[in-house]
Amino acid sequence: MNTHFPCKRISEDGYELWLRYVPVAQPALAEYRAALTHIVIDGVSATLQAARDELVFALPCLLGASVPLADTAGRGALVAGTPHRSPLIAALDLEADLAGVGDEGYVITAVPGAEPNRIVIAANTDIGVLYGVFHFLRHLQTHQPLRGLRVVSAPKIRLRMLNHWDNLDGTVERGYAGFSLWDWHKLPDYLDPRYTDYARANASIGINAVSLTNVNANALVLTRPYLVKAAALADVFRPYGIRVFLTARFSAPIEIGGLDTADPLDPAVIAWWRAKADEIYAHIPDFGGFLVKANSEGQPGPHDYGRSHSDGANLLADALAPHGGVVIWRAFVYDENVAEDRARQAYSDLAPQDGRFRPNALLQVKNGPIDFQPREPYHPLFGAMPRTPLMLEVQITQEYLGHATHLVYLAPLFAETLDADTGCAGPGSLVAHVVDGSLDGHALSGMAGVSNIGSDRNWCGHPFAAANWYAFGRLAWDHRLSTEQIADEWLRVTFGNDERFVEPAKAMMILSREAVVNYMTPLGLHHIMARNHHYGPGPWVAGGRRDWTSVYYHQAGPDGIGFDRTASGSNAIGQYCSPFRELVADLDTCPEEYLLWFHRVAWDHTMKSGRTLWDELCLRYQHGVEMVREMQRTWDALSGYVDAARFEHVRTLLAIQEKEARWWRDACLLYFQTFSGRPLPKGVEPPEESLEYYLNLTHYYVPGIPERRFG
Ligand code: GCW
Repeated sequence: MNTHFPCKRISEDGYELWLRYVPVAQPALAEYRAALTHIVIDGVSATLQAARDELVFALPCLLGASVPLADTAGRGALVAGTPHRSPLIAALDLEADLAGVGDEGYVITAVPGAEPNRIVIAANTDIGVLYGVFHFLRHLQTHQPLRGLRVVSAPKIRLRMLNHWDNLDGTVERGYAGFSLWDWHKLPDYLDPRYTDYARANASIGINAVSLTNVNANALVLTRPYLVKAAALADVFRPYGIRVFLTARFSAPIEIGGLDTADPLDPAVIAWWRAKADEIYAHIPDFGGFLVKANSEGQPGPHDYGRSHSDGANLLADALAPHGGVVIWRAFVYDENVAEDRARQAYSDLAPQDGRFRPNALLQVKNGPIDFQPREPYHPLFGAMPRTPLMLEVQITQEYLGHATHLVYLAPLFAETLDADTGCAGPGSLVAHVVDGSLDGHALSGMAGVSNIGSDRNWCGHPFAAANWYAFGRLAWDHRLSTEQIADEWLRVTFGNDERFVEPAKAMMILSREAVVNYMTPLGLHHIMARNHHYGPGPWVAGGRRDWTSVYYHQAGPDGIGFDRTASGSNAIGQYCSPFRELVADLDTCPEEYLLWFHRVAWDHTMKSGRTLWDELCLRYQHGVEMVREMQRTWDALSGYVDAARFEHVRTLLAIQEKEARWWRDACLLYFQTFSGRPLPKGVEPPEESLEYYLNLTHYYVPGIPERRFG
């Protein structure tokens, strides 16, 4: 165990995340003290040791009493383990429960008859025990009773994965929380204790896979010196059940292999990747596999040789297969030289390849068809490729949602996609069921989140941004958890259990996603941010690569605004199944949150409110600003429940958010007004500056952009 967190803290700095073990209050404390007097964990393994360490560290902090390890279970024993290693657990009648929790799930139960109740954390595997321990600690952190305790839990999705977009030079693409956690320069010799705390945090929410490097990949990571470094990280993560993946640059055989082609069908290329995979597994025996971005935004790929994405994916899948590895191939593919609507391109290319991928290949699909916007309809590939395991990719880092200064709780965004009914295999064909493999009978399944973690002391920059890391892990474990429940848990373990704090703070979190949609991209607008760094509004962005401009997406003109994706336009709507297709195709039934995504609409079109589109748009922007002000008022009233350091940090960031919400509102409305030619309706505050002013704002050195740049 590393240095860890002290029980007594000088000031709260967010480092502990949700593993913040502060003294439990009465009446829960009395029950816990009586029931938890010693810990018994039989068996020897690095993972069981991690479970022991966590309990031995946490329980005294929580209970204010020593809770030692013991060899035998007396009154008040907390017994954790597997039936294979622990005679105590084997003696209990848990077979039926354990049969249902697989190789990562667990059972936590108060054993009736033992006085006071004996608590048992049982699993089929050591990692299941560790997951159970973290669940149990959360139970205590949230002051829930032990009496009658009974939890049976198993993950619905197999690969629960963070995708880091970390570069070997220490920068993080779209990273707003400092630099990369991975100190490549000092690895493998210096193992920063943060690596262990990172692994603990991930394990505590069930994350079991991480890809270490940017999908805009550097082939160097596949060379021996970097494999040795990656192996050192894998060694730290292994006890916590986390497997390491690397991003594979498709042209690596040329760049580091000395070949003159990377053609996936070339025998020398095939041999090179096989040898490379063998070499990686010699360093990292449980290596997870490759994550690949190919033929997208300038990355090399199989198209360079006239081959298909499945040819490319299968090349790597075959190299990994002898070792049990998988290839995760990204479906985020589009080409500036293709005239087709960008929203359609991934589907057009990939859907016909359904059934052509190897069994150890997964296709990783972003939640929506463009790019992690504040709101997008679900990606039409979900439902279109039943013979291919589709992973869901969401973005935890807030590239398009205010970076690390805006408080935006993302669980509602993630859940909106997971809960969407594609209808493709009849009613109830939810994206969640495509992703967890249950709809199409896939054993391989996965969900990936683009990490928001960096070297900032509090890990994610904004104190509330950690909630999004947490929510990602919890939803990947169980997509049926409600966004409210996740927010509730996170607030309690991060700040405290006082209901007078939890309830309003939760309401603020839930509100925050809709707020950002309103002040950035209401009514289905999308991709209208500033160029390159994506910081602030840029609806006027035009010129250069068309699919990286804003005017391409909003299409505003004197007659109206919006992208016509109906049959009379790009017909992206045709890629969806019924009944969603018909629902959004009809201007009268299209939900207004997707209106300008799917339709080009006249400025004086009558909205459900009875207002014109123009007035509605203006009022939505205004409402977004007001929602942030409501968040500020909520937070200000909570000062008595939060330590001064974190309270002030959040308060200041909310002030930035309010300022930037006004910036978005004013810049967008002034710009769109040049087309609508209409006045701002009553209730909308007059813009503070001229359009000229906003157009000329230039920002240098915005975080999150490596030197090599994309739109
Ligand atoms: O949204 C875009 C980002 C790029 C990113 C790309 C992707 C890693 O602006 O920075 O590149 O998505 O997902 O590949």
